[in-house]
Amino acid sequence: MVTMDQPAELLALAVSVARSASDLARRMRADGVAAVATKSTATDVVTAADRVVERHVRERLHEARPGDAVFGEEYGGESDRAAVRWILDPIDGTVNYLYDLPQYAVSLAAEVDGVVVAGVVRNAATGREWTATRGGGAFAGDRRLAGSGETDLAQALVGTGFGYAAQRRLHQARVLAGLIGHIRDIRRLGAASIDLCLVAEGTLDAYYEKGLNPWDHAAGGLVAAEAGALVTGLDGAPPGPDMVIAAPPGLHPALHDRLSELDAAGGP
Ligand code: LIP
Repeated sequence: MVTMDQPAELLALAVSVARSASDLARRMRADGVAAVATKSTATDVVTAADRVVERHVRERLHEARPGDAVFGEEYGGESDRAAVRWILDPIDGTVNYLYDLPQYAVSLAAEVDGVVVAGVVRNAATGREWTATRGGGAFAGDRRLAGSGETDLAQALVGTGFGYAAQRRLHQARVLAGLIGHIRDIRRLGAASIDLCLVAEGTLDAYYEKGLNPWDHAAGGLVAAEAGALVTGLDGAPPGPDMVIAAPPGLHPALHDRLSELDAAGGP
């Protein structure tokens, strides 16, 4: 029996909603964007588009599935009880969006009974789109993704990011200083959801970051995992606010162990 909670059905809705949300974000970007508020620090900005896009997604999801919960970056909703919960970053890469750097995404994941089963990440500036269902693989458009075959850390192109608080950035910089001599190079692109999808397609060999929220990595983490990457925390922890690492099995141990030595999950 086909139920509307099946990953394929949830993904189809997520893709439809993410596309309309991306079009809205892009139109608002073209009309001009300014920060309207800040959150954790003076550089942790919110634009009107963040809020408008999240409301748009919530309206579309509620129309289609009124009994579902939505947990979004701008309006929360974590305490909602429902079999299906949507995890949403309306504009991941908000600072890129503010500066009109074309690396920002609508990230939308469907969680059933606490497990993410479907996800879409759509770069709203370029239209590049990545999707995955649990057990169904990861795709960029119609192309199935298999990640990087790199196994040598010294040859690895590694993505990362930095927090909004200066003290956390200083710790992250110290970690980077201990890592950068052991890898090919670093890329800081500014949107975790896209970074994770680039690992899925092998455009980055690996990615790590401390301080992510669930909406930053719920969809992109599934895409990376379904492309064969190991998506973990440090020292046995699941991916979460202390650390998210995404890397192919042949590379993950060396990156993980170096980050553990550097106390990458520690600090403020
Ligand atoms: C961003 C993340 C990015 C991180 C930024 C910021 P936001 O999310 O996607 O990886 O380095 O500091 O947290 O705030 O643009 O939704």
